[in-house]
Amino acid sequence: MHINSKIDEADISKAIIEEYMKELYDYTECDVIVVGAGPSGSVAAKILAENGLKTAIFERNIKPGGGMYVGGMLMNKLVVESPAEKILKDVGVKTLKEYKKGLYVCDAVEAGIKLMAGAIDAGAKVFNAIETVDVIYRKTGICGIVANWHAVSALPKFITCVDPLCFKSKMVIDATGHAAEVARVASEKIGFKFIGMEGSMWVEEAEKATIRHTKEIYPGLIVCGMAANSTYGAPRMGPIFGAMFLSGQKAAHLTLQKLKKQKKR
Ligand code: 48H
Repeated sequence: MHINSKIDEADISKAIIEEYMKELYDYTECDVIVVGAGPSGSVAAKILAENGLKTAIFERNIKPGGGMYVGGMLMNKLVVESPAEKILKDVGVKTLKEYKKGLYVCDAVEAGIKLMAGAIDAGAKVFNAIETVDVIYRKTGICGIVANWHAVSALPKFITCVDPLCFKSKMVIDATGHAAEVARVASEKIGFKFIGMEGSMWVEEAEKATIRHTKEIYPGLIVCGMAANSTYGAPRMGPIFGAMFLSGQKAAHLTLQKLKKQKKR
């Protein structure tokens, strides 16, 4: 095997800078922005991209996946209930098995990676290490996000403020998990009802509530996954992920319906 030994250091930098900036520039305007690359956000992004929408995921962590890799108490098994296992089958999760009637378990790392790969293969673009810090707002509703390198939030306070950049979209999906960060900042600044903390554990009710509360809470902004529970103060469910997947699915379908209606007008 002959490895290419004629490599110019500057070319490596040029390839990274040129290709990254082209993409970031391109996604300053898109159809949908999903904030958070956890289970609900990855499922939503996959469906949106499959339906031809220009979809960006902004994830502040370096590694996408959210709470998916850690199972319960760091034991990396992922549990889902029927019919959510179909979403895992659809992305080819091979370790999936029925543990009890209607209750499935699989390798959490395999599930997380394959769901993310499913979204990327469908055409969604992931921008990792970027944090959403605010929304763009008009009288008609929310029309994008305000974002910054996540590393900026770790800078000491005496360093000069680093202004963020703006990314416009027809819809924003808050899939930021327990903290519901997009809904939180929007509700504080715009002023709409937001509880901001999930309730104590009650699995059956929590799973139903996640899906029930997946909705457009303000024009242009949909909450899904744990962010939906926190927004409405619904109970938590611990390490079971069926409702997270189905909530991501519902958020995508609500977005598709809304954008279809807007197109008809
Ligand atoms: C960019 C951000 C920002 C920001 C956060 O926590 P997640 O896995 O979210 P869900 O709702 O898809 O899944 C929740 C599930 O993992 C869970 O925690 C469950 C089921 N808990 C039950 C219980 O009882 O405890 O992923 C959210 C993602 C993460 O990757 C964050 O890093 C990211 O969003 N994120 N990205 N800008 N401001 N805030």
